[in-house]
Amino acid sequence: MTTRLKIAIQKSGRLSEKSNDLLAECGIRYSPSKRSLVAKASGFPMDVFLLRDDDIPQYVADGVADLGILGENVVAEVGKPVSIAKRLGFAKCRMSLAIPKEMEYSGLQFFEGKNIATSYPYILQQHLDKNGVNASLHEISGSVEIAPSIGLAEGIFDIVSTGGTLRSNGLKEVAVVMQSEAVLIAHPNLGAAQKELLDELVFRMEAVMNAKNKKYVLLNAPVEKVDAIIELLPGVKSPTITKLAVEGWVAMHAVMNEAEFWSIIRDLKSLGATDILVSPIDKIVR
Ligand code: PRT
Ligand code: ZN
Repeated sequence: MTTRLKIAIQKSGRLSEKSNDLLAECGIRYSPSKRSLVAKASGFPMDVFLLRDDDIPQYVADGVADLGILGENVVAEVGKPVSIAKRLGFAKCRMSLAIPKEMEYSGLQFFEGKNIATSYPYILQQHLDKNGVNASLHEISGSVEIAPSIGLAEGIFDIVSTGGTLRSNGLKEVAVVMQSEAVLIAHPNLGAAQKELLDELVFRMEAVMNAKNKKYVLLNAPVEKVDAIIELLPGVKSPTITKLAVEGWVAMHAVMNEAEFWSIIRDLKSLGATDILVSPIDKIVR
């Protein structure tokens, strides 16, 4: 029997679409069915489990699934023995303490003897212990940000992304406890065959991630400006240069970040570059 990798991803929520997209860009497709929580993938020997994110660490720790994709914050909170195989760069957020905006904040000691509402008691308790602060934690599963206004707690500990939710609830962020992003986790003792498939999956994910926000830029330039243009091209070891049929002109090809492109476009033009084409890149294998 050929080995198959079992991966657990979030069924529906903030991570599901990006997790799906990442697998699809790695050539792995599946169609979830309403009746079953497992879907057989094509393009890779893989079965996809669709779960609540909080359940993923347990499945992976027990070896029911070999891999999982979820937020680092949940991995840290649940505390199951799993290893992080790859940081995936999406669903970035931070876990922060916040208090009503009119309160004065002097440091973590502010929380001494106070009540803090959170859905992440484990991460918070560890942070308070490390800093010698005693506080009472109130575990609630949702709408943590309303706790101070209803008198349940003096502060909260929650996920923050833009900070808009805190602001609209009259709160201010006073301390960042951890940064988080989506991660690929793995069972700590994968078999050799599974390990080989994991390496192949990580290889594909890296090729996809290397290409994120990268553009392939083609331009025509007068031959005497080539050196000056090379100076401008960021992080390029040796751009490809080909002769054009027209005497004294070359075509140059390079890979760069979108932001870098916008920052040099005016200079490229003033050096005489013309017919500048910019196209997306799907994968970069280094
Ligand atoms: O149903 P299931 O249990 O699977 O999902 P869930 O409801 O537990 O999680 P979900 O889908 O809301 O989030 C999944 C993961 O996304 C989290 O564990 C984080 O790793 C990550 N993530 C990234 C976020 C955010 N950004 C985020 N902004 N999770 C939640 N939020 C919340 C935050 O709590 C705040 O209340 O979004 C609100 C808006 O944030 P601001 O600061 O942009 O206003
Ligand atoms: Zn959850």
